[in-house]
Amino acid sequence: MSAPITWLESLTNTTSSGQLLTAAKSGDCASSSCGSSSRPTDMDSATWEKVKDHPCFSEEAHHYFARMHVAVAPACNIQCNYCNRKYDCANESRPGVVSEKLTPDQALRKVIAVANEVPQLSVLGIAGPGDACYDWKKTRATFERVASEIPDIKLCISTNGLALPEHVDELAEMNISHVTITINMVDPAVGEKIYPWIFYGHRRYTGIAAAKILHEQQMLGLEMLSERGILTKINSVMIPGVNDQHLIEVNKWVKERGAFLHNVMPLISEPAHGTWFGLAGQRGPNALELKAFQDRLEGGAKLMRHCRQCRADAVGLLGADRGQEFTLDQIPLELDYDGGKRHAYREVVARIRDDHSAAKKEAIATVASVNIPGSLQVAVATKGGGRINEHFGHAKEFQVYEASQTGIKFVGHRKVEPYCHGGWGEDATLGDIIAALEGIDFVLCARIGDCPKKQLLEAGIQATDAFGYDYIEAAISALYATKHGSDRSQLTA
Ligand code: CLF
Ligand code: SF4
Repeated sequence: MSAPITWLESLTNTTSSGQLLTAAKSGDCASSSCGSSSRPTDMDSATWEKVKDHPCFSEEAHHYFARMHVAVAPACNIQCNYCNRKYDCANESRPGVVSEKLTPDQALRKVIAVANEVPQLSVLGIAGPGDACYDWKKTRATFERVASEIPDIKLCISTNGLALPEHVDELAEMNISHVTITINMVDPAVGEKIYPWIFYGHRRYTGIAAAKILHEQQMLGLEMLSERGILTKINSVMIPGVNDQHLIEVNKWVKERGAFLHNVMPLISEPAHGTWFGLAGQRGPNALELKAFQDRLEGGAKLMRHCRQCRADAVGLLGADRGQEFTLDQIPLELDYDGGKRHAYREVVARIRDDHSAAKKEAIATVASVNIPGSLQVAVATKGGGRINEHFGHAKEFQVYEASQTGIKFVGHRKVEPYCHGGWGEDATLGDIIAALEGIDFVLCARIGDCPKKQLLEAGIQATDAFGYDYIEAAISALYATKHGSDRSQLTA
């Protein structure tokens, strides 16, 4: 058993002497998935079964499970002012961006290659690079081929909604369990500023007429999915001065129509992307503006805050794209599916999640017991598994948590260029990282050198590796209690 445990250990990021691996080896069921104690208390067990290994539909699941997209659907039936599918960059992460388009057969090869090598893989999504419902034949053929080879993979689709109603029954028949609709407006007067045209019923529409049809189709599609018990997530692009305040109304409408999650994402807009908004100088919201707006929406439709605005060919854990390892030229022409790694990983994760969940509950209780108002913003370097297990210099993003008397919650992420290049830190990069960490009180990571720690401190951000490899929430609760205690200097010493 020693060899498999070694690779599982690295994947699940437990320490070499961790209790959890002992439990995994012994097959002790005391804290296994049978108990499913990791289910949130505000979710029924049927819904939990649907989301517990979907990294987008469950924030908790995104620490453990990965999705992949196959870019089989290039055609689109609308134009969004934030989209230009011609622009590609392998390092670019935003919807509509893709390095190579695939046929359904090529997509199947790629899914098998990834499933054989990425044990965290749980979901296959089709998110374009155009519209998966409009380019339906290829979407359908891909899902059918993959489902017959890998029956336990979840199928997920993302659409602008215009062609959605005509495919809802097929989606249900094909067991497509999760659907995302991008809804940026419920008022065509707002929609007119986002969509210059749509193509519907063999005709092209512009202006208010286009936005009105799109809106009606989106609402109809959402209602039809809810009636059939298919989980829906609504993605909304927050465009300051265009639809930002209006998204409060969108949140109400989609909640009333049964949406499971509402994901408000920042507009990504640069002139180099060649989009209408990019060329017009339309800016996107910064991290603090996005968080403040999401906070205003609390109490409405449940929010997703961990979206990474994926490419249409993304592979891996959210925020850690491995797509470049699985380009077609690297995949053998003949390939059989081998589910060994995925199944072994799931067994170990079932145990780890329950342990993580217990640690999280204890941490939240600790935070709630500190009877002092105020919150702490903590940025965490992690490679997954719910632990602080990434070096400061290697981090490509920091996950941001907020601790307050109401608990500890994930509130977003900040993308950065890694500080460390070939073993040396880059001062210029550190300046950018400090800017990206605006508003953060603490940084938690597995290792950090004295030099970046000092410069972070000069910028008012305390950083420590004292909690390296601990569970994120356990470390944050210790910090929170100490912040309101007398001595926090020992944590950053
Ligand atoms: Fe892909 Fe979208 Fe399915 Fe997830 S992504 S089709 S629901 S499997 Fe996820 Fe990526 Fe955000 Fe989308 S992080 S952009 S929400
Ligand atoms: Fe681009 Fe998607 Fe909008 Fe089509 S629906 S224009 S692919 S962002």
